This record gives sequence, C-alpha cells and structure tokens, in this order.
Amino acid sequence: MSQIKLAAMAAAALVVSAGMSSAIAGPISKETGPNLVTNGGFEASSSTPTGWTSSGFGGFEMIDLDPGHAHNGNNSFAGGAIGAPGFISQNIATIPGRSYNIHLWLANFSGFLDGTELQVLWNGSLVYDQIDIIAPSYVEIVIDPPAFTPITLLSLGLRDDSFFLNVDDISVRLVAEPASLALLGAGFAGLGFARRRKFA
Ligand SMILES: [Ca+2]
Repeated sequence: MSQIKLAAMAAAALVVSAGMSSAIAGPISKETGPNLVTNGGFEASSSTPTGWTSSGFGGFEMIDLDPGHAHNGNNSFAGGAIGAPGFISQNIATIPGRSYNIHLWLANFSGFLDGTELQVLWNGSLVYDQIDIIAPSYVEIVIDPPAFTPITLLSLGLRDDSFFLNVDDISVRLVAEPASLALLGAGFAGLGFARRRKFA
C-alpha cells in the first residue's frame, strides 16, 4: 500500500499546471461575509498547505497539483493517513454565540472505500464524521456549528489506508441571523438582565 501511495505522490508532483481556473465557490444560502479560512483552496503554495498546521499523516499528505483533482483552481489537499486520521487545522476568528457554516468539498478518486474517514472538528468537538467514503467526484459537505469562543480551531481529519482523500474549497462563513431570532436574543438578554437584577 505504501508503495502505491508513494507512487501516487510522485505522479501528482510531476503534473504540470495546466493553468485551469474557475470561479471560487461563493457563499451558499444564509452564509454571509468573507471566507474566514486562509488558503481554503490550497492555491497559495504548490508544496505545503500554507495557513494550515498538519499533523498525524505519517508523510502521506501533499498538495495535489493535478487540476483534474481540484474542485477549483489547480490544487487540492490530499491526505492519506493510515489507521487513524491525520489533521490539517487552523484558527478562525469567531463571534461567541453565532453559528458558522463550515463548507468543504471532498473526493475519493481512488474508489477504495475501506479505511477511509473524514472528520471535522470545531474547537476540538467532532461535528462531522463519515467512514467508507463514496465520492468519485467532489461532494459538498456543509456543517453549521455555533461558536463559543473568539478563536475557534477548525480541524479536518483525513484517513485513507489505501490511497488519498482530496479536499478543496474549504470555507467558514458567518450564518446570517434571522431578524426575528436577533430580536428574540435581545429579549432573552433583557430577561437575563432583569433576573440578575431581581436576584442580586
Ligand atoms: Ca483549489
């Protein structure tokens, strides 16, 4: 297995950029504001996932330079940790109490399902976990967890015992707060204040 994976890494490194480009995926319904992820499309570097910290891949990680493996642009991230996921992580500035859309694209081009897993952790909490991944072309994954702290650690875990999983176009955007909910929140805040005053 390791030889196959190393051969795949070498092949990917030899691919010459074809200069393909297309529009970066925009926000989906209810997402608002800028993408808070740095280098979520892995276009910033051809050798390392700039802006991300990676760990636990045992060497089986690379910027995949094959434009045919990218959801947008030329590059994607390929991770194939064996036995347990390896992780790419970065800190996101968040507003406590607000929800965020984690939005990413995942592909399993090899078609080998056994020993594949995607995990998404949001400040250390598992908010998405999928095994035996069927994704011969890119599939969209959207998760909208709330933030509790001003800085939230976003982590993606990738395991592929046989080959590699690819991810691209990772974004985190604020979820628009419905006006009614905003008013409700203000109401609750007022109630809390009243209770504190009453029982102080
Ligand atoms: Ca890309």
